[in-house]
Amino acid sequence: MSENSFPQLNNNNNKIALVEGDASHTYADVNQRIDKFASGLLNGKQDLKEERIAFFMPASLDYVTTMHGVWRAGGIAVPLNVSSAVAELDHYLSCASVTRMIANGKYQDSLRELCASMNIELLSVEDVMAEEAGDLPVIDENRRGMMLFTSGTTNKPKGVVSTHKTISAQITTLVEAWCWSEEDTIPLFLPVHHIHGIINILSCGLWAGATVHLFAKFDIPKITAEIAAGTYNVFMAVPTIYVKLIQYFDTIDEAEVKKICDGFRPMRLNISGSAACPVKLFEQWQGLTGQVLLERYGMTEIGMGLSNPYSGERRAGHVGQALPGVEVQLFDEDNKLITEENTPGEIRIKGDNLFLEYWDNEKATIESFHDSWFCTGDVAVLEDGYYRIMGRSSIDIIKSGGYKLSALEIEGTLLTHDDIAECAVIGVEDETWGESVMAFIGLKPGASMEYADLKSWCKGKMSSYKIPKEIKIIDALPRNAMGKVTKSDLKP
Ligand code: MLC
Ligand code: AMP
Repeated sequence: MSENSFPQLNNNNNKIALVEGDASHTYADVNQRIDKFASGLLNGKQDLKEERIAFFMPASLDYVTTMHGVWRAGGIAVPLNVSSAVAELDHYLSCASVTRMIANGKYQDSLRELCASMNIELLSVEDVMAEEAGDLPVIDENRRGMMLFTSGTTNKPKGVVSTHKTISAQITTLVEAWCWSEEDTIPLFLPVHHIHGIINILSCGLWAGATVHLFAKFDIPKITAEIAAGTYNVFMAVPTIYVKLIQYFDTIDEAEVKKICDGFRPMRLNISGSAACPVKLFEQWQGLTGQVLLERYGMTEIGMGLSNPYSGERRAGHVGQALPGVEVQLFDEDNKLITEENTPGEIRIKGDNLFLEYWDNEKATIESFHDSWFCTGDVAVLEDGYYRIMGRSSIDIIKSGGYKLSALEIEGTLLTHDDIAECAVIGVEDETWGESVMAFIGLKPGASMEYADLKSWCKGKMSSYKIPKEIKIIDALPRNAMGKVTKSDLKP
């Protein structure tokens, strides 16, 4: 193994690190596999020198091998969303100037044409794996290690670049605050192209020497069977998952529901985050399982910033206090620090947990900082020692089922439809998704449109979760005197 101090696997050799289906893998096995993979990636070179290597796979042993292999060989890991549409992949791959793509089986088949057209070498994990592990470079912690794509107030998603130091800081603050240990066993069913799955679950678990059960998707029957069997002591999810579990309980018999709730009851920790957890959901979950959800707040650019306490009051509708090593302050619209409670302001963050830059986008990087504070765009208020998130400063960002969506990106695609003259996309409150995507559409003269037709047209042009759940055909969008669309007038 290399001697780096950046996001490594625990060296608790005989402990089970990963469980995937019927297969279990010890830390020693996983570590060895990663070293061979890293050696194969290097293929005689000393250091990948921040080569961008993309990978397209769900949570799996191969995913962990690739992520850590790229890190150990000195590359930048670019994990991609396996449900991306081709047009989205094209943007990610060209933005990051990816040179090699790792994917297996059916995922490889779906990428062949695109990679060939972009001159990207498409390889399976086995193609790369060296027979023996060779020498690996020593990587400075300030070097870039990972790029995740995030939607924002611009048309196209930006690549958020973290250094190894960033990633380590994001992990260690949570290991400390949430008391991770090698006694923990956690399921991972969230997508692994976002920090919730990558950092909070997978990397914290593997840092602490815990066991992580890998699921390629949120497979309710399989996951709840393990919960009923008492397999897990920690559970982390977005609010929509808790809603979906409660909806699932309505479809199975009472004895089954009891077994599952009895499986949650003794867990040491249930966490909700990535979107607001409604007070009603917090209370429902406590009523069903006895678990007092720990809600926390984070963002791709910062990892986690705020968390309710592990020990002490977990307050419904609130996200707690700053995590260890993270500085959090609220600022008003004149950039003045807010010093008193009960006054809303923008959340700004400082700390080793912060990302380095938006890839190849110096302008956006500079604009996202003010006086070296990172400006999150989220508005909060401090109430009796606990932060409460009040919303976002931009109406163009939608949080649906934990995914951050850009209204402008969706509008940009809809506008390429031959019959659409103008459109405006907003998020509307939704019990399952938190917010759901709604599109107001003005048609070209003589055109007509059915929702089902638009939905099929969108497939392949955007990930399915971005497709509007509802459309409204209108004569003209509301605009102000300057001609700018006044989206707030569209909110129901
Ligand atoms: C799925 N669908 C969604 C959706 N997820 N629609 C809107 N919003 C979503 N989030 C739609 C699909 O398009 C499909 O539509 C139908 O639901 C069934 O798809 P599925 O894939 O079978 O759904 P399911 O497995 O139930 O997915 C729901 C989910 C998933 C909640 C498991 O959305 C999810 O994993 N969300 C978590 C995202 C996440 O990890 N965010 C963290 C970002 S990091 P149709 O019409 O085709 O049937 C971050 C920082 C932080 O935010 O603080 O953590
Ligand atoms: P992402 O860019 O996908 O990492 O999403 C980050 C955004 O998710 C934040 O800027 C917030 O708007 C939102 N978010 C994360 N956690 C919470 C929470 N507990 N409550 C409300 N919003 C949250």
